[in-house]
Amino acid sequence: YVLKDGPSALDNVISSVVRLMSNREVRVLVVDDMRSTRELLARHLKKQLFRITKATSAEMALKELSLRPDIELAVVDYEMPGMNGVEFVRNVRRNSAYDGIRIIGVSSAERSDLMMEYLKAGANDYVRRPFDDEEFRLRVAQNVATLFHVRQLRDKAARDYLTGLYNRRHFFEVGPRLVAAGHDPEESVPMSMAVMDIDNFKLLNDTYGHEIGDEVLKEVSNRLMDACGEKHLLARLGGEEFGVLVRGLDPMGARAFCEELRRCISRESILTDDGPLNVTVSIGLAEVAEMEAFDNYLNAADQLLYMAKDAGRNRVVA
Ligand code: GH3
Ligand code: MG
Ligand code: MG
Ligand code: MG
Repeated sequence: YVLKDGPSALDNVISSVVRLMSNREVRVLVVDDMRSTRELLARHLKKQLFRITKATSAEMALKELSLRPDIELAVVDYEMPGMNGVEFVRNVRRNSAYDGIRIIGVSSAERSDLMMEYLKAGANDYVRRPFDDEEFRLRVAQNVATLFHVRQLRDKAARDYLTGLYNRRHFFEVGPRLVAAGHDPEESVPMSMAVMDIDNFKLLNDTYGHEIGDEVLKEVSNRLMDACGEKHLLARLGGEEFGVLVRGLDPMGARAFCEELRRCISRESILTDDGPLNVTVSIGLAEVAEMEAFDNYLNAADQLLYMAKDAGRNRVVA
């Protein structure tokens, strides 16, 4: 958005941020030992439609951060009994789990040198006291806009442009973590690795052209997305090949699920600009049993996929 001069500048910024964020609310942590200031800040933030968590000390604020991973912005006072605002910022920045959080430091009126201290400690911004309502809201809006843009870029980097599915990079970033978490003895989750490949796709491209091939890829992706939902990690690994980390199903269940995936492609022909086309996929499915490198599961599934192709395609081999 563009910042314009004139009385509407603030409203423009705020409304554009609210518009950008409308699909996900942001939680802001307000840290101040003085009740009046805390409430004042909270009121301003509520006007900007944020969710608020309040803390009366830096120590309490750190606890809130560890309990509430949805906190994305913190506004912190300087002078508080116990840990002060700058020390709080330093503490937060030491913990890489809070990487994404933005912090606005609030200075005390007498100490103009605090600006520098805040920034050195890792704050993103600061406001001087006694603060100006408009300045405060603008700084908050700017910081939230940055949060949003970072989130948007992250999402773009994780997805494949043609199909909108997660890409290989995301699959390899998140997959190993899910596998490790699934091996946690406390709450072990059965998992399987499926690799899927469209059958005779080269022939389809050669016959109907690359654009029709793209249409088919998109429709196959949509069907897989619908079938996998949020539960299973689905990605386009490259070309016409997809990976699915199947979660929460035993080997039998995973196999049945892969049959479902296979059928959701073959059951109905895909409507393209060149008419309906019958498309099938082959799937290799390997159990994620021992604690092995993520690559090994993929290789195992890949070999089974090879067998599915060899055995005539349009089938699942586990
Ligand atoms: P098989 O059943 O053994 O998998 O045969 P296949 O023809 O599907 O396998 P092959 O690996 O020989 O061909 C894959 C084809 O996928 C070749 C390539 O042109 C095509 N392809 C890869 N990425 C894209 C894409 O983004 N769009 C389109 N239209 N085609 C793609
Ligand atoms: Mg104070
Ligand atoms: Mg293929
Ligand atoms: Mg292939």
